[in-house]
Amino acid sequence: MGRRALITGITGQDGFYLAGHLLAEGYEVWGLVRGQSGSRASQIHQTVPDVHLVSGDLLDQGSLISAVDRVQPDEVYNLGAISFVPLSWQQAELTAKVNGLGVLGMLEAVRVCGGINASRSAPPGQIRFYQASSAEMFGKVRETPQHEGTPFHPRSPYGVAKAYGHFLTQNYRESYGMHAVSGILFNHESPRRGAEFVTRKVSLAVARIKLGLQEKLPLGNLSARRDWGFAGDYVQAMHRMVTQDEPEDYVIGTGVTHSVRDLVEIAFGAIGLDWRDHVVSDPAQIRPAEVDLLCADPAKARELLGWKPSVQFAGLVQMIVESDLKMLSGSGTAS
Ligand code: NAP
Ligand code: G4F
Repeated sequence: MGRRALITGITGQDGFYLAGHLLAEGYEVWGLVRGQSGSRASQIHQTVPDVHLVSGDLLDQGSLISAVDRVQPDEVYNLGAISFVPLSWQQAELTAKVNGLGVLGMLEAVRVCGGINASRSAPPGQIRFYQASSAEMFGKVRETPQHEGTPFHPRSPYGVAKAYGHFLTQNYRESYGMHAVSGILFNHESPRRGAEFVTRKVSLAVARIKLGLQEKLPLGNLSARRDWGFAGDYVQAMHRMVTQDEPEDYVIGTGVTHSVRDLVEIAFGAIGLDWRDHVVSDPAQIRPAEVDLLCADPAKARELLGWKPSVQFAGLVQMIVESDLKMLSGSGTAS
């Protein structure tokens, strides 16, 4: 019998890649979907037809217990969140509830449905739990590169809520012997990245400019540096963490940092244009508090999980620009 996984955030970028990865590994995959309209369900069935769906919302504890009880998963991946950092200033309370208390809701659902282990050694049948923690927790970084022991100094309500979820996952592991792990993931992108994030905002604009549909690209802080990788690589790391004998937290990133300026240079360069002719400053995109520099030290993941990224930054930018060009010129599927 194959193993069974339940994924929250199945409609998101990582949910798509993780579902595909687990299906290819022979898993029965279930996704939690919220809302009463069938639009999210039909979207999933078009993109990953073999996924089963169960309804629930991270804001509704009862629905999470019902979902875990119904699916009886071997592994739970909590990817659901408000993931766009600027939104977390506008809707700080909602962000705290979904990204913070939502983790509590999932941990409780797993605990009451079979995550506890009194003997402290993972027995067969114990539900394993993955929490989508974030490099945004490092915030105003205390050291570079950032590793599992680097102290947190979150700079956004998003980062603060993620830190709560991170510590709570650790606490449930220590309190109840749960096989609960957090992946501290650095930025990861793909053609399925939301259009509001800087990589997709740039790749879509570059494609539109190439096709004569747009002239200028308004952006905020070009000096911010991120460690950008490919989402398809990062979901493999999530799976490896959950299937380790020992539940531990891992930093996942490439170890290479680039600025937003590097991003636009490569993206415009891919179509033979100079970014300086198109990028304009947009003060509205400047954040109340910025994370200036993120750069991962993924040594632990490399050593214990045997994980390393397969896509480098320039290849990643090329991938999403090409995908958006294809999509907008009508020869690709919408992502
Ligand atoms: P994403 O594309 O924005 O997807 C977010 C998912 O969360 C969507 O499926 C959304 O469902 C779901 N969601 C939002 N509110 C919910 C609620 N109240 N109840 C249930 N589900 C809810 O995010 P992603 O890029 O795949 O990221 C996955 C996770 O990793 C997130 O937790 C994010 O914070 C974290 N993370 C991401 C990165 C990155 O670079 N991508 C890095 C570090 C950590 P709807 O379709 O219903 O809105
Ligand atoms: O693409 P971003 O919006 O991603 P950000 O804020 O780093 O967050 C992402 O990565 C986190 C992990 O490190 C995740 F936890 C989180 O869920 C999300 O996936 O912004 C990247 C950088 C920022 O410094 C921002 O100020 O790009 C800068 N930027 C400059 N102009 C812009 C823009 N960002 C956006 N979204 N839009 C702009 O016009």
